[in-house]
Amino acid sequence: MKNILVLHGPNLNLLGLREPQIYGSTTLDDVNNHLLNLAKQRKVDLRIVQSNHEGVLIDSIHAAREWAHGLLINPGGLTHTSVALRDAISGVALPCVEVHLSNIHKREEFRHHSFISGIVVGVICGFGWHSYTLGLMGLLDAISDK
Ligand code: CA2
Repeated sequence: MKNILVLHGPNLNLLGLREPQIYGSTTLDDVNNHLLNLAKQRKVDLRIVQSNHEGVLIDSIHAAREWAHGLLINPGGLTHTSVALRDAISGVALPCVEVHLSNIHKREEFRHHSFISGIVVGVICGFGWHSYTLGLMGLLDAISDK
């Protein structure tokens, strides 16, 4: 049985409740249910954490070293700002996939750069909640290839 940590970064708790023109009407609970359904089919265990605090996300990543086989993360706005989050992910050396609901390359210039992309297995963006399920499939393939 594989164990995966799913991390949702700052403000993703607002998903479906605000700015539906950018992020759609799917809520974070909907996203998590899609992931849990896929995880059940693929016989993997998910632990899901959403936090608006960088340190909580980093602590969760450190703790995952003890139990997880991989990380699936939407770092939210920290994507474009956080060296500390990048260092935490590369520090635990677990396979990681970065996902985004929106196509960050089609948006404002400041969203085009990710501090995370350079240290992950792969990145999926622009497919709404499907980015997460596609990302989980990619992560599981990467883990099973090891
Ligand atoms: O497209 C994505 O998934 C993002 O990671 C979402 C972040 C944004 O800063 C990244 O550039 C791209 C924002 C997450 C906040 O989500 C909200 C959802 C509804 C209302 C307000 C914020």
